[in-house]
Amino acid sequence: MRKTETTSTEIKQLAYDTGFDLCGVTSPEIIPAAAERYRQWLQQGYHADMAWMAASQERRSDPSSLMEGVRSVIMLGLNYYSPNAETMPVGHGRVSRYARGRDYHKVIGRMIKALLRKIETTINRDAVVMPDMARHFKWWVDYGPFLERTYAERAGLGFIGKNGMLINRSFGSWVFLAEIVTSLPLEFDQADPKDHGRCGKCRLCIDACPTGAIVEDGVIDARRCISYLTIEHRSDIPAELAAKIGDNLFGCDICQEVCPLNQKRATLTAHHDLLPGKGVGESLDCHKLLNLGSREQFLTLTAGTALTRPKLDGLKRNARIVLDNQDQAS
Ligand code: B12
Repeated sequence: MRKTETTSTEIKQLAYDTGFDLCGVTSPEIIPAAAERYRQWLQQGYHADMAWMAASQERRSDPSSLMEGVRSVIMLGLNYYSPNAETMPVGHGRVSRYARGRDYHKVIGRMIKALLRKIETTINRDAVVMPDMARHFKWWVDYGPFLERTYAERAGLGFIGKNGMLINRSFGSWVFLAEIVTSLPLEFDQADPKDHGRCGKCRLCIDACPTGAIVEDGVIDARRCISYLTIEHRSDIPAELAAKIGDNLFGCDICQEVCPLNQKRATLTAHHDLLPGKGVGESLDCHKLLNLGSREQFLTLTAGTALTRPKLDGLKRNARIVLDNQDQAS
């Protein structure tokens, strides 16, 4: 393979042609300050019961460790925003936006495979030796041992806000992230996060979080985060926190909804599979969830969406909490 001035530009164009909303290229070098923040985050126990976040510390801090001969990181972003209806039916619990349509891991995974086929065609056109794609490209969406927001910021996709989210100048923080590491020596983007805005003195997200999960600027204590409690946590939720979960049945968007940058920048997603109508929708009937008797019934409702993650027991636990909270409020 050879290095060309235009390869990065070409790859970005191919990413946009495939439907990605954002693409930037950066170096796989360790970012010492980010690795240190991540180490401290683990040391404080902010990862809660997500043992995999601790187990992958070394690999997650160093993208070069993920494949032999990594020379570049291609960061990708996809806008998933859809608005809320004005009201939610009584007895329903809210599903956070990222999970309303088809499972984004699958949607983006398919897109990355399509992008890699296009890249392969382009390289074959230029290369003297045809590359073995599997040896030169590896990719992940969310589940890889990768500090996605950190490298997305360095690749020019946005800036990291006080709510910890990667905020983009066109779409706000309503973007999924994914990455391809490659042995291709690409040109890196020279990014300045400030081009995407700044939080300044604003601390609306910190003040709005019902459970006080944003413990410092950009630092989330997962043990208190409603997203963690309703999706990743496997046992009972302490009563003090359950009472603050409100209507949130699966995940939470509060720290993103109150962000003034997000309110201005939110743009309806162009990706139909991510729309609520393609998955479980904006909210679910908690009584119906509590009446689901079997795994088959649960899968009829949730298969192909992110809601399989907490399993039937987890969703039922959340449904009981939402109904209790609605009873208390009425
Ligand atoms: C574990 C995890 C969680 C956990 C822990 C959250 C957390 N903050 O770490 C839980 C379950 C709580 C969670 C919740 C959510 N998540 Co999540 N999660 C992840 C995952 C798998 C790893 C994150 C991680 O590495 N955490 C460790 C900490 C130390 O890293 P970090 O938060 O990224 O912080 C880094 C930087 O922010 C920076 N930093 C830290 N402090 C500061 C301070 C300043 C001032 C600056 C400049 C930088 C900075 O340094 C850190 C280390 O590099 C990523 C996917 C991935 N592979 O990266 C998705 C990911 C971060 N999640 C995502 C989403 C969508 C969510 C939710 C919105 C889902 C929802 N609606 O319920 C919430 C948002 C909660 C929040 N405000 O962060 C998206 C975020 C997209 C974006 N635009 O930012 C990701 C990238 C998944 C994806 N592929 O799209 N998540």
